[in-house]
Amino acid sequence: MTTIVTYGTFDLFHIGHVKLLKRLRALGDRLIVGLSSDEFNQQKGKTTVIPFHDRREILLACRYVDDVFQENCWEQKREDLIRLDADIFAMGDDWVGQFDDLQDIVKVIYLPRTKDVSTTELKTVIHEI
Ligand code: C2G
Repeated sequence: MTTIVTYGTFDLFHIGHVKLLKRLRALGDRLIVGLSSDEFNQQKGKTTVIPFHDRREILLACRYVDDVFQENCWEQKREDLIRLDADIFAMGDDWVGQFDDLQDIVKVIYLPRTKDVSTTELKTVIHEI
């Protein structure tokens, strides 16, 4: 059983998120997502449009996601990955190198982001409508 873990906000769920989760799920048998809480997003300097519980339900409705847990801080990853017995930790490549310190416990990979779509861009478009 190959377990992949990733983290994110997944606000205004879009095709970039879907394509990442699809690629991640194809790497193994189980994909688990650490979903940023609304409070943690404030720390990240982001204001979420969709509240945590709705973002969680949307992710669980995605065919590529097997489970979701809450991400409350930057520092919880090592403990999460051990608890979940993760084999792979993966993020989009806007994070390349940021989590290489976890390579002693998991395989760390960064996949190319999907171009021309982001939550930030969607927020801008929505404001212009
Ligand atoms: N992503 C992508 N392509 C896009 C947009 C996002 O592949 N066009 C990926 C990002 O690289 C990330 C994941 O989708 O791996 C989730 O993106 P965000 O919701 O923006 O998450 P982020 O704010 O990067 O939070 O501790 C890690 C953080 O929680 C990551």
